[in-house]
Amino acid sequence: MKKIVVLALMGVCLSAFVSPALAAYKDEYKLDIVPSLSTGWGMGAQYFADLVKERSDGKINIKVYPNSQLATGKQTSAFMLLRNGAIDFACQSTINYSPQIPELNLFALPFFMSGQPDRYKALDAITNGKAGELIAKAIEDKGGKFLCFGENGFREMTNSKKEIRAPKDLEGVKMRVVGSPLFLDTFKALGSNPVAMPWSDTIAALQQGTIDGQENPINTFYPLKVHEYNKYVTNWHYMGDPTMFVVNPKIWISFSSEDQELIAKAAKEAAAYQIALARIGIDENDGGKNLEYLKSIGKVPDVLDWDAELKKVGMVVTNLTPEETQAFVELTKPVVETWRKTIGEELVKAAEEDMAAAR
Ligand code: X2X
Repeated sequence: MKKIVVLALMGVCLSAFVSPALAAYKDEYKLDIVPSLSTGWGMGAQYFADLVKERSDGKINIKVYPNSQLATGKQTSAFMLLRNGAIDFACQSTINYSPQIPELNLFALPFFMSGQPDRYKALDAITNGKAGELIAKAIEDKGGKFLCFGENGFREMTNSKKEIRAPKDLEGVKMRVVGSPLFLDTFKALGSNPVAMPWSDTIAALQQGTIDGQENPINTFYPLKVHEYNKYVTNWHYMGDPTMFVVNPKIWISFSSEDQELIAKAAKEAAAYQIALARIGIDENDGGKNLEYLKSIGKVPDVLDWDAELKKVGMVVTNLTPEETQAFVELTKPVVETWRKTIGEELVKAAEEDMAAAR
């Protein structure tokens, strides 16, 4: 009996000395993404998994699960699953975590970034600035370990009915939007008829004609051949959607500090790849730097001019003039005013200062 007690005590003492870093690693870590692997978002997430596997000599095996499989399609509840450990890693859109982390609505404020002289500079100023720090903190406070921002992209809209040059053209067009309240507010303010729906149901709904259109970054909708159902695309860049590389905090502390460093570095590199993919052939002011970067990692994509590509596959491409854009800006101003409060004045002001400093 005494022996057993002594042995049990030894066990307790020993386990106290075994740091969590020495806990056994899982055979597979599940990483959640919303779209398919063929999108820039998916390619960036896969690159992250590949880098981690290679650099850890196969010890850390991250598997990317596309099409919101891990969240059974419920993309706007996926943060709960990351927090409770059903999902280990994610490369997620700020939009999908915004119902649980209201600060993330910042990026979806209509024309907040694209109202600046250079929308990509504005986005970078926020993600790399004081506002980005506040957002990272908000994510961590809610129970996600934040690694870095990547990019889904600036969102454009497509539909099957007509060319959209003015808000009145949206009348009677059934637009699919993400199930996040700010999107419903924005599209209602513009006089459209928005329908909230998971991305995983959207292509079938376009095909069946239960919706007429959708809004997403080109590099997210083109690989799914949205042009087969939607003839019209309007480039209005009304909001830019970063992705976030995040980890469940318990999983994070189970890694040794060397492995944490390896993972964080791989996430930064994968994010840089995802950002370059989201911008190449779209950002008219990039001075060739996205192509240069993609060449340097040996990953130049096929399409280097998106307007030309979309025309080639039969779309009518509409680029709004500043005056035309202004009509959309005016109608969505009340939405911005309302949502500033939900997001938090301190954060919105920090973002405005970050953008002003980068101009
Ligand atoms: O649902 C969408 O539109 C998508 C794929 O862009 C997001 O997950 C936010």
